[in-house]
Amino acid sequence: MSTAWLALGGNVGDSRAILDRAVSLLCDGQTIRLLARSSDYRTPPWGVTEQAPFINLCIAVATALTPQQLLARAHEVERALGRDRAREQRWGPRTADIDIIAYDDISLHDDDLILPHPRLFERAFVLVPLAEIAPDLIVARTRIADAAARFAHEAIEKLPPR
Ligand code: PH2
Ligand code: MG
Ligand code: MG
Repeated sequence: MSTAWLALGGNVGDSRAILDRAVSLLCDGQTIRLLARSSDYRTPPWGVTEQAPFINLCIAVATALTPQQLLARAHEVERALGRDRAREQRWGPRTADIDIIAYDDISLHDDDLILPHPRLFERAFVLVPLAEIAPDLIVARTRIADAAARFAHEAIEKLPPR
């Protein structure tokens, strides 16, 4: 079994309900088991700033899938929730995005998957939820809680449970 940390986000539709559904579709309890889930956060749009705020959260999972198999499952769940990658803008609005942030301490450079996630340390919307469930996780020799603390000034809002 390996441990993987994933980030989920969306800003089209009822994002909190959609991301809830994404977590339950992904974590079937068989090949992917949920270990921890952060709160939901409302976050300012990053990359393309002229769009609605996102809901973001992070999860930790135990899995026997390889990183590539886990990515394929994540894409299946995105599709099941109505995402059409062919019709969207980079960093633009989306129903559900599921990114693998880290997988054990594997470094990987495939065309479609880089681990750890190459933009992790630029993204408060990933670091802040991740620090809630894995403050002492070390990625690229950096403790996640320390990386998240650099973004303490950002307008990221932790939401109460639904
Ligand atoms: N995802 C993007 C682009 N911008 N901004 C926030 N706040 N949260 C996201 O999940 C996000 C984003 C494309 O994947
Ligand atoms: Mg993605
Ligand atoms: Mg993404």
